Amino acid sequence: MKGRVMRSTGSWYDVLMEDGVKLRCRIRGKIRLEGIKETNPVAVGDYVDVEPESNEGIITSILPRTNYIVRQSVKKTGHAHVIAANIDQAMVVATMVMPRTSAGFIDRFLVAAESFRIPQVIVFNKKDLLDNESQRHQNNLIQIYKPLGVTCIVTSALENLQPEIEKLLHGKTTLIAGHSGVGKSTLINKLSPAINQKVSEVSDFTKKGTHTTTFAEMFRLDETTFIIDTPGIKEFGLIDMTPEELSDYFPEMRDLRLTCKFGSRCLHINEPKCAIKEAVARETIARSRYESYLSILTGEDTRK
Ligand SMILES: Nc1nc2c(ncn2[C@@H]2O[C@H](COP(=O)(O)OP(=O)(O)O)[C@@H](O)[C@H]2O)c(=O)[nH]1
Ligand SMILES: [Mg+2]
Ligand SMILES: [Zn+2]
Repeated sequence: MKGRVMRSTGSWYDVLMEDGVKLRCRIRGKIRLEGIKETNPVAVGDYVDVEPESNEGIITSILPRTNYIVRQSVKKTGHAHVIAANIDQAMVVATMVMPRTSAGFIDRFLVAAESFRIPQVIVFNKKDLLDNESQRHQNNLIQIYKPLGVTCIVTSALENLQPEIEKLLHGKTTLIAGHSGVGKSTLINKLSPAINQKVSEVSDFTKKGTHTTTFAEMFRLDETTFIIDTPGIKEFGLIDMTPEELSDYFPEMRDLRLTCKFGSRCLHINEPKCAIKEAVARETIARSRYESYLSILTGEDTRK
């Protein structure tokens, strides 16, 4: 029997079977996938073969993935933790206030998704809280991201759900990410009140040290529509990427980079006749995007 992994705790997996029944499953023996070193063999979103065993199940194999998104394992360096698999689009919920989502965070998310060829959406939430300054900042960001092919939606999860959001999600599997407190759970509950995700108090998410490790979880909105909530996941990993490759995942740099004097070997730091640096100087590439590029490249967060 075939099913799809909705939730994983590491040793147990909730699998939604083709007949609509949710089955608690375990893995038998070792399931190894080619190409990646990962700490968890089965991820949320995976399609799996299951052998039912009384009222539980055994996952016997994973069907080939169309894609997957990882984060670096905190336990084992060089290993990746697969957050989710078989994703149609990646949505980051961002807020300009309470809390402020940095451009660096958005860019890391977009680059990770782009490296897996997953289309991207930014939901700018809490529009009801914008003052003039944060409104201007948000408009600037939209002007940067829209031309890159990123779908941008402005909303308030406290108000009625925008049909635009439902339409965007319909028939797809969407990974939803964003800092704690931006309104992911509020939005998900609006999409389907039956999901009933816990919404944090406004005061909660500003407190430091309330770090609970939580797992990604997939919800079904209808037969063909799934959303994956990734609470507590701060950073998405970029594995198996050479420094020279990074600018390939910045759509505004992708073609231009080949016109650098050193062509595809240019890292766009301080090489002579670098087309990327020239474009930043001319402001045809946004400075914030270039700063994100450098920060990912060097592994240092140069901004705070
Ligand atoms: N003013 C305002 N508050 C919101 C909005 N969306 C969510 N919130 C509040 O922000 C807080 C955090 O929301 P939550 O959904 O738990 O965020 P999550 O950590 O991303 O899941 C809660 O108090 C929500 O009521 C919004 O659009 N406007
Ligand atoms: Mg939440
Ligand atoms: Zn260059």
